[in-house]
Amino acid sequence: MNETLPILLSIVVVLAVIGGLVPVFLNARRNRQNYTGPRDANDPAPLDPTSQGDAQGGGTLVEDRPETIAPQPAILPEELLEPLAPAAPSLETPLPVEGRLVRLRARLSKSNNALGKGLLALLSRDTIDEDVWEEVEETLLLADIGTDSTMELVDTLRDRVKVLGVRSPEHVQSMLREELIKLVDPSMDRTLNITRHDDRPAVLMVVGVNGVGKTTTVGKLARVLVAEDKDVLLGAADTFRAAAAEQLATWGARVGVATVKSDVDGADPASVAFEAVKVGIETEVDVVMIDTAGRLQNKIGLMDELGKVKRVIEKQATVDEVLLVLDATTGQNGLTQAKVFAEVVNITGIVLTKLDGTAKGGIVVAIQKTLGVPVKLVGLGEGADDLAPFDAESFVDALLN
Ligand SMILES: Nc1nc2c(ncn2[C@@H]2O[C@H](COP(=O)(O)OP(=O)(O)OP(=O)(O)O)[C@@H](O)[C@H]2O)c(=O)[nH]1
Ligand SMILES: [Mg+2]
Repeated sequence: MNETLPILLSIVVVLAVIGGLVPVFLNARRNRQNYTGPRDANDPAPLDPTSQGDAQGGGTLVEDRPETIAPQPAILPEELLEPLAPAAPSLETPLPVEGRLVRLRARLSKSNNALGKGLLALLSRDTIDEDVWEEVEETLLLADIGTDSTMELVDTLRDRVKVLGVRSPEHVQSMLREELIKLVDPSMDRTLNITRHDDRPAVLMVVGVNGVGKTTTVGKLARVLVAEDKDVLLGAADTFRAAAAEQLATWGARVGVATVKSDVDGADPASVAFEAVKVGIETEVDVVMIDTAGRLQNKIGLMDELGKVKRVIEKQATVDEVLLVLDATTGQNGLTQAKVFAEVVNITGIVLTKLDGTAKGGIVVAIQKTLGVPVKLVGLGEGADDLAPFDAESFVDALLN
């Protein structure tokens, strides 16, 4: 009896210590989910759409839920904890990101028939005379590649054909491919700057004129990042349109990503952006993505406001990526927008949307030349996963398919 008493006492002490630690661990885990929402279909934390905005119009967390986890009994294996939580909403699983441009190439080649088929047909003629070169020129100009690049490409091709005495259509076509790839510039760095810093998340902002696809792009990108296992938080700094924040929050909720927004219409977008980044820092997410309101580049007040949003965020974090979203169907007009936005905020990448609905894919070349900033992503449809990382070779191949 004397020998068993110390052993029994030790067991009681061990059980008491474990009983104290498990609830602490559980609370830490749930706290994190409170902000970022569940990560996948197996993750049980439900999204609570109840928003609790403050009257000042600062941002609040949409999925902010009261702490409801009661102390748990000791020594419950982790796998048994899941059924204790309420049922999960059905979350969508985004399609893999790898090879999206290739998978979506049909969307491009369909709309870019004019460019790809036209060029290939022209260059397949038995004799390539001046008339053919002129038609090639016209086709490239129609595709919005821009005058300088068109001249450059046609001159180079014409010289190469002349010097090499090339006659085979296949050879001419492969030279066209090479020259187009050179124009689109495979050497540009197209990686998104979204790596978390030691003590704070990466911050990404999207900017652009009305209706180009900013909110859709943030939504699609959130899915891409969730698929890559990143913790993401959205900030609805479009306080201009009442429905804008809801639109963004809906995109996020589909993949379990929370949104910081204001309940007050017309709230200061800079303060919502600030709040989103603050919550992102506190909850240790990997990336905070800030959606902004569409604004015409000739409205000086609105452009100033955009500059302010960025500066206010920079009081507590760096803005690592500023994506300018451009609608490919607007062609050359996009260039004017690009120049003005670049003066107000430092653009680090272009997202070219609606490439599925235009034969003007050549705008990629013109924009990169004008801004010296790479196209990083392309939108190829309204579907949730119709966003692809841009890649020069796959793009040209899709054009010439
Ligand atoms: N076909 C096609 N449609 C797109 C693409 N990207 C966005 N859209 C559509 O464009 C429309 C406008 O998209 P939004 O994301 O609301 O645009 P926005 O820039 O946020 O608009 P504002 O906030 O009003 O300035 C929606 O109907 C989208 O579905 C794309 O790549 N292809
Ligand atoms: Mg929007």
